[in-house]
Parts: sequence; structure tokens; C-alpha cells
Amino acid sequence: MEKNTRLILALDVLDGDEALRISGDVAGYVDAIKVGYPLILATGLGIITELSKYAPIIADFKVADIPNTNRLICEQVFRAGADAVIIQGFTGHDSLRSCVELAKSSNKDIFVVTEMSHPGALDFMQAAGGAIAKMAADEKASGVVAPATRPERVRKIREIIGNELTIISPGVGAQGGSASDAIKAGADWVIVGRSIYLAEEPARAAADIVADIKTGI
Ligand code: NUP
Repeated sequence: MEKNTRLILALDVLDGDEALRISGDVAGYVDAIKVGYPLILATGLGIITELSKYAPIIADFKVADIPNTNRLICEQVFRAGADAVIIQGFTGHDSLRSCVELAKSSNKDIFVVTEMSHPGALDFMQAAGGAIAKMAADEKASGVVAPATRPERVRKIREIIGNELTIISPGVGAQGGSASDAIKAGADWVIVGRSIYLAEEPARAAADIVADIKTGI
């Protein structure tokens, strides 16, 4: 994933043709496309191969199982053509390690969720977010997912992981976060879904976010 616009599209639409059309429209504005359960369950894993002609693909399956099952899941997703998989960190170091080992052997990336961007993440996840970030660094994951809705947490997580790991940050727009604030706090990329794919002109919406990102660099 090359750091160019610093924008990642979260493509949570349910229709394959719409997914391809939007991806074609915004391809020039995004460094990667993130797909997850909504699109994959609606259309099948094959959509990853189809979308990969537009940008690198991050598969957001928030994998959260024992090491063996984690590895089996990641194998399938990489085989389908994804460049990176998002996994949960709360399952601990061995579950993470099995994914990182597989990813490194096939030149792919693993991103680890620290604390999530929605309000409910304060119930349980935030208390563990710092320790999960440290584990991601210790286990040499490619990066972490940290909440643009709480730039102060992005800053804290950046302090914990240092500059070796990347931060990808969802929660911009529909969830209330600001792209430039997340970048200022230390995010390398922001992840944006609804503010782009629900916009009347997705390409224009993406261009506006890219302009905002630039003010934060
Ligand atoms: O903490 C997280 N918050 C979050 O929103 C971790 C995520 N992976 N996401 C995902 O980012 C979420 O599932 C969705 O695909 C995207 C944000 O979309 P939107 O709020 O911009 O529409």
C-alpha cells in the first residue's frame, strides 16, 4: 500500500456492480479499498479479485479466534487476493502471531484493532487499547486500527507503537471524526465509508476528504 492520498475507502455496499462502479469512480483518490462482511456476505469472496484491479484490498474480517482458526481464515482471504487482513487484538499474542507469521511468509499485511471508533468501545475496549497496541508492536504487525473519533487516543497509540507501525483510522464523517485531526494526531491513513459511498458524487466526496487530509499533514 503506497502512501499517496492517505485515504482508504470502506466499501460497505451490498451490490457487486455498485461496488465496482464506486471503486472505478474513486480509484484515483484512494490508496486502498477496505471490504468486510456486508459486501463479502452479499456477493462472495470473488469480489476481492474483481476490486483488486482498482487498488490494494484490505479485508476487514476483525478475525478473533484461536491461532489455528485465525490462520485458516487469513489463508483463505489472502488466497482470494486480499493484500491485508484486519484482526482483533483482544484474543492475545498467540492468535495475532499466527496471522503475522502467515502474512510475512506471503508478503501481506496484518492490521490489529486496538480500540474501536464507536461509543461502545469505551465499555471494555478502551481499557485494553494501549496494551493491544504494544502487543501489535512487539509481534511486528504491519499496523493498527485506531479511532478517528478520538484523536487523543490516536496520539496515545502512536506514542506506544512508535514509527515502525502504521495507523489506519476509521470514524471520519458519518461517525463524527475529522480526517485532518486524525492525521495530525498521527494516523497514516483515514478510512471513510458512508461519507463517500452514499454521496451523490463519490469522487467529489473523496476529493474533498483528500483535500482535508492534506491540511493535516
Ligand atoms: O473501530 C473501527 N471502526 C470502524 O468504523 C474499526 C473498523 N474496522 N471500522 C470500520 O470502518 C467499519 O466497519 C466500517 O467499515 C468503516 C467505517 O465506515 P463509515 O463509518 O465511514 O461508514
